[in-house]
Amino acid sequence: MSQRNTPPSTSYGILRQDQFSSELEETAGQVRRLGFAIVDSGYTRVELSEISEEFERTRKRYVEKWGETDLKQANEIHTIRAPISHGGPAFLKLVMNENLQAVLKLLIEGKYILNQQNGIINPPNETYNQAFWHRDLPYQHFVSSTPLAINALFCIDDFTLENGATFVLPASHKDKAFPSDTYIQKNALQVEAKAGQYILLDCMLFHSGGFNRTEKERRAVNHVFNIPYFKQQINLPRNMKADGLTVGEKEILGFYYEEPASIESYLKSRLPKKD
Ligand SMILES: O=C(O)CCC(=O)C(=O)O
Repeated sequence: MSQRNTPPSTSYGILRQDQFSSELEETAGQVRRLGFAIVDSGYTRVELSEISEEFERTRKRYVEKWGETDLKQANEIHTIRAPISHGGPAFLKLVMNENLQAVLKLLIEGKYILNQQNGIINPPNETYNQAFWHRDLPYQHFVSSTPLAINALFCIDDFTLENGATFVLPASHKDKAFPSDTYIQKNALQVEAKAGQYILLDCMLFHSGGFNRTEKERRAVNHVFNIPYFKQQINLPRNMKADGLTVGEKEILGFYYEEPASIESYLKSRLPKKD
C-alpha cells in the first residue's frame, strides 16, 4: 500500500499563520478549521472501567423505569437521556473533565452551558437513532464565525471502522447546505478513537453514527455544550439536586440560565451567586 509523504515544513508567501503553544490549543484550532478533533480525558484504566460499569447500572435502571416496550416504540431504546440527572457521579465527572473544559473555553467565546448529555448505544448489526446525517443544532442552515455549540462524544468503548466509528464531513460547518450524495460518498471520513477519548465536533458539522458490523455494542456518552441562549434538551436544574455542586458546576449545568418566570426572579438572578 502506498504511504503518505511527510508534509513539507517550509512555505512561502505567507503573512499569517496560526501559532499554538499547547496540544489543547492545537485541538481547538483543528475543531475551528475541520470541525472535529480528539481530546484525551486522561482517565486511568480503573476510572474507565468504573465509568463503563456506571453506564450499565444507569442503563438498567433507566430501562426498568421507562419500560423497554415504550422506549422501543419511541425509538429511544439505544439512548439514555440526561444520565447526569439520575446516574452516578461518573456522569458529572465526564462533563467537568479538565481537558475537555480547557478546550471548550478555547472554542466557545464567553459563557456556555451543558445543553444535553445522553448515553448512546450503537447496537451490533442493527441501525440506531444516530445513524443518520445530522447537525447537533438540527434544522439549522447558517454559518457562524465562531462555534456556538460543541459536541463532546465520550467513547466508553474504542471507536473502530468495524464498530461504526462516527462519520464526519470535514469542514461542513462552514457551509449552510448539506452537500450532494456524491460529495458525501467521496468526502466522508470515519473518526477512530480510543476508549477514554472525546470526539469533539463543531455542532454545525454534519456527522452520523456508522453501522456496527461487530458482535459487540459500541457505547458512548454525548455532551452538547452551547452558549446559554439555547434552551436545554431537558431542563437539568429542575431535574437535579444542587446540593454539593460548586458555583462553577452549577453554572455549566445551566442553574443560572433558566428563563426567569417573573420580573422578581429576573431581578433575583442579577444578585451575586453564593455556594
Ligand atoms: O454514535 C455516534 O457515532 C454519533 C453520535 C451522534 O451523532 C451525536 O451525538 O449527535
